[in-house]
Amino acid sequence: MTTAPDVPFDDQTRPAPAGHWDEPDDTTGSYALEARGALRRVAGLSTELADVTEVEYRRLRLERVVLVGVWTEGTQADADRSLAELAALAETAGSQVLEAVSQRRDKPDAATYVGSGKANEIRDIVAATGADTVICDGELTPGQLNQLEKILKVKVVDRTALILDIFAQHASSREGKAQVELAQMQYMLPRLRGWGESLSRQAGGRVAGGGGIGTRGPGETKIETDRRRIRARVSKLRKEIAGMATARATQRSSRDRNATPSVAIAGYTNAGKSSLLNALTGAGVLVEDALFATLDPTVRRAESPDGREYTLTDTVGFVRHLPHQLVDAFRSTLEEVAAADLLLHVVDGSDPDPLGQIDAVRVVLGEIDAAAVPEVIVVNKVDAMTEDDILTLRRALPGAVWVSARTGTGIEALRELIATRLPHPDVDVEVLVPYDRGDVVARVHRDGEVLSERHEDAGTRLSARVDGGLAATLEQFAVPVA
Ligand SMILES: Nc1nc2c(ncn2[C@@H]2O[C@H](COP(=O)(O)OP(=O)(O)OP(=O)(O)O)[C@@H](O)[C@H]2O)c(=O)[nH]1
Ligand SMILES: [Mg+2]
Repeated sequence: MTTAPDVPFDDQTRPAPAGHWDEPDDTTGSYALEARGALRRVAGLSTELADVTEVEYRRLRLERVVLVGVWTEGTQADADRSLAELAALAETAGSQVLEAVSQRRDKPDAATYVGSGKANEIRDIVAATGADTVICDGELTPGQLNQLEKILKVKVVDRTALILDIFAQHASSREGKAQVELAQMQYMLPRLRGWGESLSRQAGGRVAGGGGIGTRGPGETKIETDRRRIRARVSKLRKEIAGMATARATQRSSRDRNATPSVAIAGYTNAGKSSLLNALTGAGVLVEDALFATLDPTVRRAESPDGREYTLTDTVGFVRHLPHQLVDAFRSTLEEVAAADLLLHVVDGSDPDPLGQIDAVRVVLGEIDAAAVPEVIVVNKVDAMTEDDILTLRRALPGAVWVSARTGTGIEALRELIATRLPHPDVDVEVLVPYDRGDVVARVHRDGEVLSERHEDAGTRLSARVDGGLAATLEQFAVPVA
């Protein structure tokens, strides 16, 4: 499968960036990076939402932001890390972080998230810094967002909206765009301004008197129209995504039939998953120091040192509290992970909290039914770790493999390990293959383990270990063990 990005819809009238757009199937990182740049520049122009124009969907144009965290449990260090991650997310979305404040509370304030005293302080910070947006480190209720905006007098968004916005900026394939839009619609649906209020008013006035019929027509509020249009769009998107997922499942099952083992690369965002795919296969996929650089799964063929073929799939990164709307919308792509024979769980060893990242990834793996896939922990970026960090982490992760996708350290050892962890063929066969069936010999080499090979008068004699499917095919060439 290739992931050459579509030319962005909005970009068709622009001059093509230097000689790249016309390449039909370019899988190099530089191409993807250039396309990403182009997408960034046009972000904010018309989107597919245009056909739901009435919807009060505010595209986030985050410029100068103040971050606000409410810290209910854990240590100060945890709270700081969480805000640092929020800052990285905000920067990835294209904004400039002016200030970050966090507050210790037993639980977020029901009305204003931070509490009204703190809200006033934040209003002063906003005024002093000239910020135009406040980003809260959590998922806020529609009511909390409204209340806070009233006090702060600038746009207030939450972490979920921020992550959705990054995904929207980074989506390039048709499937990725549809998935992100679906997630955005679902986030938006309960947040249509005033919708809760108007519905209950209507319910009091009409539904009580018999429901159904009277609820359409001149008395209908705009919000209800919007809501219906979004619902329609949601079900259209679901159908589209299901269609694209079917195509991929077909490809996957054809790989299954050929008994090609599959290895999925998963892990926290920015851990180096795409870099690792490149290091293992020379794939040249997009690597960027940005969160959620990869949204579309990329499948590459790889070969184990003993000559067996397998597929390696790079996938979308995970994050703490990955919005459930995204997990839902991306379920079909994440099936690549759940269907894999082996999972390379990549961890950024140079991150302040690698173990926390592992936990967060496992939560998402559980949500997509991938918890049972055999897993190898791959600690990446060892080149950026101190000896002390390595020693400490080694104790916590005794079974892990240690690599640097950047310098190549440990990559050979990882290749060896993958080979030993791939599902192993388990049927011993002894065959004599006529010389005009070179294809059969090649297949045994590719999909099985050749124990010995001898050229005889009648053909190639192979002693090999293969899986059941291939053993059945080879039956016709079977000979007694020499
Ligand atoms: N020092 C160091 N940096 C690395 C290594 N591997 C990757 N990086 C850097 O880490 C950043 C993220 O790398 P990617 O390969 O894009 O990470 P990813 O996990 O695919 O990220 P997403 O697709 O955004 O989730 C890039 O800036 C890489 O250059 C490594 O072994 N050492
Ligand atoms: Mg990536």
